[in-house]
Amino acid sequence: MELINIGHPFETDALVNLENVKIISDSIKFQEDTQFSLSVENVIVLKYKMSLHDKIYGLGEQMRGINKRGGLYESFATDDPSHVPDRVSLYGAHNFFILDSETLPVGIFIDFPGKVTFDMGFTHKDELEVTIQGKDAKILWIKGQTKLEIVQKFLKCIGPSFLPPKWAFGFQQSRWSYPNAESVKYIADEFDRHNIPLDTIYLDIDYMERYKNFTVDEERFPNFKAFVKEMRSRGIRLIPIIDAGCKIEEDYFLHETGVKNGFYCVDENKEPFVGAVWPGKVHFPDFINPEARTWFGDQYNVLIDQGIEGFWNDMNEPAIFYSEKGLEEAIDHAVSCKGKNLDIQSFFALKDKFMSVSNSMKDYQSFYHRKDGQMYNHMDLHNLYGYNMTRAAGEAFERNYPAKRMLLFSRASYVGMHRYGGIWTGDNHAWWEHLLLNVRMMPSLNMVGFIYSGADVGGFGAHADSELITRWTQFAIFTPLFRNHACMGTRDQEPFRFDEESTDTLRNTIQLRYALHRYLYSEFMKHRNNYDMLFKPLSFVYDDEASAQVEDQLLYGDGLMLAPVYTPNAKGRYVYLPEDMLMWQLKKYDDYQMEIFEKGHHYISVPLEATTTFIGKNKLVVLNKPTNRIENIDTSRLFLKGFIEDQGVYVLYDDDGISREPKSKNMVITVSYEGKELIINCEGDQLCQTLAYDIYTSDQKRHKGEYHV
Ligand code: MIG
Repeated sequence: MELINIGHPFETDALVNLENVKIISDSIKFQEDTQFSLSVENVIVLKYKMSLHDKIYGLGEQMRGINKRGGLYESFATDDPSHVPDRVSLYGAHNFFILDSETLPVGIFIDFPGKVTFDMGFTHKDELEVTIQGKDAKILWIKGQTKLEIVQKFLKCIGPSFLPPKWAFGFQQSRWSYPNAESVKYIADEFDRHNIPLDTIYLDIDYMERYKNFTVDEERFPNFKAFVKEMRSRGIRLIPIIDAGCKIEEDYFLHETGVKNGFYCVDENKEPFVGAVWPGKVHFPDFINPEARTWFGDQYNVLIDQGIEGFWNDMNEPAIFYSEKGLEEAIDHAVSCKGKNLDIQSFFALKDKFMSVSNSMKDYQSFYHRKDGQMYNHMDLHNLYGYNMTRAAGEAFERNYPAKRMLLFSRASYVGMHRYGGIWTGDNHAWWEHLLLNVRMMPSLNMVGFIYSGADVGGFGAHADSELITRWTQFAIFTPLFRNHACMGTRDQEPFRFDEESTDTLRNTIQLRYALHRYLYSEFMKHRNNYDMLFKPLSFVYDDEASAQVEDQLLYGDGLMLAPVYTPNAKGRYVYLPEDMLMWQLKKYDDYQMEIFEKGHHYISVPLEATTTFIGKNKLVVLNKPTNRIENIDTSRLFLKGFIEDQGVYVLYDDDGISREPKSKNMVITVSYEGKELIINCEGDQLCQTLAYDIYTSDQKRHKGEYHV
C-alpha cells in the first residue's frame, strides 16, 4: 500500500492506520505502479486507459450496478430524493474503487473533502478519468492478488466499524411521522396484536418542539421520560431524529450557547451563517471544529437522560432549503418579471430560479468553517459535514457512556464515519428499481466500512403495495439495519396495513429475521472484526466470468447466497450458481424446502410467501426460535442447517451485545461426512444445549437428529 500526499491536504481522519502504508512524495511511483496518469494543475486528474474486460467496483453509496463501469459519478453529498438512474451523487462521498484489470486489480482511495468526479468510461468507453476539484489531496493505492484482499487492506486503514447494540438487529418501524405518544403506542399495540416482532419505533421531526434539536414537544409527548420508560418496559426503544440545522430562537439553549461560543459556521463577515430548513431559519454547527463537536455531542445527553439509546442524524449534507440571500434574489427576480409578457426562456428562467434556491452551490460557497485559527470555505470541506456531525455524537457517546453501545446512523457520510455510526441510504422510493438498487449497493457500502447499513424498506417516497413490501422485506432480513420507513403523505406501509395474507407473509418473514438472529449477529461481528465484507458480489469469491456478470445476487456472510426477487408478479427467476448449492426456501423458519442444485444457470420458482436463499457447499447456518423482541431470544435450543460434502465448520460468535469492548464467546461446530454417518462435534464456549440438525449431504441424503452439546 502506498500513499501520496499532493500539496497540503486537509486532514480528514479517514485513514487512521497507516502501519503497512509507504508514504511516497513523488507521483512517478504512482504512475508506474498503477498505470494511471496523474496531472496536477488547478485540479488533479487521474486517467487510465481501460481494456475491454476491465471492471470497476466500489464508490459506496451510488447509483447503477455492482460493476460501475460506463457510468458518471460525483462525490458531493446531496439531499435529493429523486434517485433516478442518471443521478450522479447521493448522500455519501465514498471515493474508493477497485479497478479490476486484466493484469492485477488495484484499489484507489481519493482522500479529498471537496467534490470529486468519476468518469468510469462514460464520456469515452475505455477511459477512466477521476477529477479532484482541488490541488491538495491524498491518494492511497492498494495492490493485492484479489479484490477481497484489497478491500480488507483498505478496511484496516480506515479502522473497524462502530458497534451497534444487539437490539439494533431487530425489526425497526418508522414513519414521517408518528406525531404523538398515542400514535407511537398504537403502532406498538398493532405489532403486538398481530404478533409481529419489533424492537424500535422511530421519532421523526415532529416529536420536537418546533423542530428544535434536543427538545420534545410537551403537548404531543407529555412526560416523555415516563413514556420512553413505558415503551422500554414493553421491550421497545424509541429512536429520535436529530437534524443538522439548529433553530434561531431567543432563549433556546442550543442557539444561545452556540452563538456565544462561536460554534456555528460563519459567513464572510464572521457572522453566524443563516440558512433555512424545517425549523425555519437556522445556524449550522461547525462540526469541523473539535470544540463545537464536543459541545454538540454533549447535547444528546438531554435525550439520553430521558432513556433514549439511539439516534439518526438527518439533513447533514447539509441540506439547505434556502438562504436569505438566495431567496431574496429569487423574489427580486420574480418581482421584476411581474406584469411582463414573458417569453418562454424567461418563464423557465423564473421557474428555475426558485427550483435552484435549495442546496445551491452559491450558498455552499458562502459560509466557512474554523479550525485551529484558520477559515475554510465550506465548498472545500463539504463532504466532511455529515461525517463530523455523526462523529460529534459518536465521540460524545464514547466519552459520556464508555460502557455502553448506542445505535447511531447518519444520512450524509464520508469514508471513516463508520467508526462512529452506520448509514441508511436516504430517500429512496417504493419502486422495484430501488429494491434492486438496495441489493447492489450493499457490497459497495461494505467496501468503505459501512457494514451497519440498510435502505428504507418498502421505499420512502411513493405509495408501496403489499407485493413490493413483501419482496423487499424478504431481502432486508439480511441487512443489518432493517427498518421500514415512509414519507409523509404516503400510504401506511407497516407490515399489518395490507390484507391478511400479506400480514401473514410479513410476520413469517420478520420472524425469520429473528430466527436468524444468532447467525446474523455472529456473521456481522466476525466480518466486522476481520475487516471483511458481509455482502459480496459473486466475483469477489468466484473468479469465473459468469460470476462477474451477476448483478442481482449476493453472497452473504460465510455460507449463504441471496437471490432476491425484485420484479412484480414473479413466479420464478433465473439464478446462477457458481458451484453446487442447496436451495433453502423458507415460508417460515420451520417450514421450508431444500433441494440441491448443480453449478450453472437455473430457473427456480419463487412463491411470494417464501424467502429464497442458497447454502454453499460445506457451509452451515444456525437458527434459534424467534420471539417478538431480540432481548427475549432463548438460545438453549438451536437449529443447524447445512450442505455438506465432506466437512463444514461454523464458528458461532456471541457476546453480551451491549459492551463496547465485549468479551467474545465462540462455539465451533464441525460437521463431517464420509459417505455413511454424519458426525457432529461442538467445541469452545457452550452457546446452546441442543442442536437440532437438518443437513443435506451432496449425495442427496438428508440427515435429521439432535446433538447435545
Ligand atoms: O426533508 O425528517 O431522509 O428519512 O423522514 C425531509 C423528515 C427530511 C429526510 C429523511 C427522511 C425523513 C425526513 N427528512
